[in-house]
Amino acid sequence: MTRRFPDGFLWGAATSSYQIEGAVDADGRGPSIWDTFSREPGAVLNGENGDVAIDHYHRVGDDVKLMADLGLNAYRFSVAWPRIQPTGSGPAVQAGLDFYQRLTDQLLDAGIAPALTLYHWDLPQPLQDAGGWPNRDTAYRFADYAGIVADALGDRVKLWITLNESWCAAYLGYLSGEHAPGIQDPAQALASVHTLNLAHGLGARAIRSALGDGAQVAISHNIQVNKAATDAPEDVAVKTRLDLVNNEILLAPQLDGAYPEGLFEATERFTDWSFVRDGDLDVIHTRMDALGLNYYSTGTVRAGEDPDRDPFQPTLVDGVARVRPEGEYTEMGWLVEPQGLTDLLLEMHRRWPGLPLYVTENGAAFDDEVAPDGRVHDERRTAYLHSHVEAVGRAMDAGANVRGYFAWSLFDNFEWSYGYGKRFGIVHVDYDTLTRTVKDSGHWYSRLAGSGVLPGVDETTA
Ligand code: GBH
Repeated sequence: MTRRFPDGFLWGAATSSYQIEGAVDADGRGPSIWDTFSREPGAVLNGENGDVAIDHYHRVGDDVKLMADLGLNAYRFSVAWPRIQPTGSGPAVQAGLDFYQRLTDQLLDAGIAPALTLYHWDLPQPLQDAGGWPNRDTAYRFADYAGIVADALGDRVKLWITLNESWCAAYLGYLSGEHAPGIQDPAQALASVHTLNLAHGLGARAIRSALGDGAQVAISHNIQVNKAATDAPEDVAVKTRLDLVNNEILLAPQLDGAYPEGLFEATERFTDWSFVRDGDLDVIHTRMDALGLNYYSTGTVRAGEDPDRDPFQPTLVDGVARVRPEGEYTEMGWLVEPQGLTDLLLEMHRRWPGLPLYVTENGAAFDDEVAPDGRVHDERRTAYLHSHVEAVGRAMDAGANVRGYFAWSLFDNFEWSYGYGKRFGIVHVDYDTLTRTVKDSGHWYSRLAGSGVLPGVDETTA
């Protein structure tokens, strides 16, 4: 059966500033928490950092040309806050805005719709020095920054994403410590969630007041998709508890205007939630025009103790054991489970019928090399993308209002605490020469983007 997607469906690829730009000292950029964190011994594999990354800052013209050659009609990128406000507050640096104005002009000239993420984890270091995301003031700083960027780019950008994966910003940054700023403190993590929720609401209002209804305001979440290992009540209860602290803590206030029932009790041993003030929920519940979903995998959980769990990894929920079902796993150790994406999209559709949905990230890390024939034969990635795009199609068949899909990532890039060791790109990057080579999966995706028809997995010729 031929699977055809609607006209106007966005076929894009995604990146983020710290992962690709490099040029960390250029044109007045200030330090971010990732510049600091990546220098801490043991924080990033092999001590790598984003100082050069893939040098996108200096190669932006060629990179946009490559996207145009691939026939993408959308590109999701993030703005580096420290390029716009080096200390996280105060006047904007014009050179920083110029860079993103040039980028978006070039995209529009090439017929590529920009999808702009305001925050993909590169918090200005001075804001962390003042307390970071646990500090409520950071939300107000974010709103000022959002307003500046909206004023500068609002004539060019229609799709605005306030935050990328606040789950990661809060829980990897302040709970597990795997990400910058590397803190392990449940109380700070939960306070961060609230500040991030508030930042989203204030940021959404700042964008709306600058741009009116012409702007589409969204957020990108990495909803944790978990299945209970069995129907036993204790296994189901574990899944429900995880959903509460991972997903509902973000979705319910943002889309329904209240923190979910049971959340305060579930977390009261860590915090009393006194940081929630009158009026906050109204702000957090600001109208959203679309929801972005980043999907990689589905977990399976049961009640019990996890023998593999690192005892030093803080967690909000005790008594959770992770099950690793048979199946295909990527280089990240994540199970390939496309049905989880269908289920996620349909669940969002069931709860907020008609809400426009975007898959703002989806992809897989595999070990790729340039073959002697000069190509990168990443057939496992092509198969991954194929099965997940098909999963999106199934959700649309069942009524989900999906408007676009963004492959993660356009390029191999700095994969956070894994450094350059994990390759997610549909375009290969040689880290010695920084040469870009479109992988077979990129050629395959180009066919899809050009036709709106899902190609077979073997249709990878240029
Ligand atoms: C995204 O985060 C980021 O937005 C992006 O910057 C990053 O490069 C990309 O993904 C690839 O990592 O252990 O099986 O339970 C992904 C966040 C959170 C997704 C943890 C997988 C656990 C899967 N990830 N999640 S599992």
